[in-house]
Amino acid sequence: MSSIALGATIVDALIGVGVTDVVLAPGSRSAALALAVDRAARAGSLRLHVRVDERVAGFTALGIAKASRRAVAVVTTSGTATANLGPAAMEATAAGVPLLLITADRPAHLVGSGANQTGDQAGILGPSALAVLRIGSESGDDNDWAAVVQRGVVLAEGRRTRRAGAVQVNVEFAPPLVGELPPARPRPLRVAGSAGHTTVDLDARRTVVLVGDATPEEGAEARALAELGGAPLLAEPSSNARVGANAVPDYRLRLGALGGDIERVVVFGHPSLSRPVTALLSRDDIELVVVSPGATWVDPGHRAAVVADRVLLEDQDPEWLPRWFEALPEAAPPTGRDLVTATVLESLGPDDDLVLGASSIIRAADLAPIRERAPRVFANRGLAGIDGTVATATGLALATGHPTTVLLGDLTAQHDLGALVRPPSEPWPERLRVVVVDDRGGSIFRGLEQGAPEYADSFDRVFLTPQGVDLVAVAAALGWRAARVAADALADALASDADFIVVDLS
Ligand SMILES: Cc1ncc(C[n+]2csc(CCOP(=O)(O)OP(=O)(O)O)c2C)c(N)n1
Ligand SMILES: [Mg+2]
Repeated sequence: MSSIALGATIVDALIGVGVTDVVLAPGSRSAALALAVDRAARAGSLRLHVRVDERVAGFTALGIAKASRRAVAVVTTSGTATANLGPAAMEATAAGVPLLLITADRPAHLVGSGANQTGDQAGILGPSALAVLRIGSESGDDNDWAAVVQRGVVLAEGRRTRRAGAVQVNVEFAPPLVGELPPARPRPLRVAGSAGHTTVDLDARRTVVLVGDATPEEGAEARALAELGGAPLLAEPSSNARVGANAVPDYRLRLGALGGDIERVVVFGHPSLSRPVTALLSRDDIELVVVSPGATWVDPGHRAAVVADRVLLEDQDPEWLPRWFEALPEAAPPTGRDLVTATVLESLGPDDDLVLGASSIIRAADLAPIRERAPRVFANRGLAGIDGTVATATGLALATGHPTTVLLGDLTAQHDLGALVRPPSEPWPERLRVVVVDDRGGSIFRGLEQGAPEYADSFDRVFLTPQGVDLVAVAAALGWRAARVAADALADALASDADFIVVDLS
């Protein structure tokens, strides 16, 4: 996409989220922004103020924002111009005045090359910026750019954090820097402030409630919304909403056939498990409503139209929900990892906690049958690492006192061997049990692009990486009651006193 499109989109995004005033200091790198903001001012969509000195521009914006309590945008070119925003940014963040500092920049690969007016300017405001966001004409599209700018405005205004201040949006413009402006486009984003715990009412258009990784409280809220409104509940394993009559166990497999009929998605938590869901969150033709209890919100496809603390959903067409439960062609009984997951889930009830490792195991759990007596489920889905899973579970179990089961892959277990050491004379969870799915390496990669036959020569060494660690021997040496079993013997092992079970899937 082009620099002129980027400039036009930034201005559309500012208007769409409620910005009324822009202060511009002239320059070349920021030319597309200057042209777009001038057009918007002529159309009466914005008020434009032009100042030569960026320090003066910053403080002028500060004055407007002090009076209006709405974010005022300041646009500068690259280089020392950006550092001149420092004093106004310091004052804005100290005094809680919302400023969006839009600093034009060169493409990142020119930093350090000696290219004219090119320094390392993203983050130049240091602690005076509440956040530093980055976009560029060579990466992403107009939806991505608009979403980043609008997130910047919401952060600067402290609309959800109640902490207003300066936010920098550093924008890399690649040549050509000017061109014909694309038509202005409305980009409304409604972000409810969290302070008043605002509730947003949603009409009856065909809705699914999608729940990613979430706390038990959020999961319960999502479940209640789906059940009260009669909407399908598409719930990931650590959503704590994979329960009840509206939860669709195999939703991931049904999105292909039914996805086209979805008109709205209400998202809770942090979905991260499957490509069909990522595709759904990136669609232009659905209304995306994000429910978030926190300061920020999840919107990986950059399509959110509404962000709210709570929503109420009008009754859905009664024929919508049953369509998600129509019989699929007879599925074979579960084997391998699916059997392990189903067996572990069946052995647990509402008094238990389950910690799921990353990789294929949590995806298997995403297709497991829905059970009315479900455990609380936790997973490190913030960044989906395979590190620290057992240690996380020990911390969780120490804090809750609940019987806790960890279900994880062999590499994930091996990554966290240190957590199997029980420090002498330290408190240790009374009922902690580890179940390792041993399929000899990172099987998830078999189903990804690198699993294709053309990479077969490199696959085992640089992706699968089987470690050949005898996990039962290691755990036993560290004092665990360890056993190795086949998948069909897991139910018995779970009923025994073993607290470290390796399920052999080789
Ligand atoms: C800390 C960290 N390093 C690397 C990765 C990349 N990674 C994702 S899955 C995976 C393999 C996991 O293997 P295993 O635990 O055996 O699970 P499986 O894929 O066999 O189900 C790796 C290395 C990651 N997510 N986190
Ligand atoms: Mg494995």
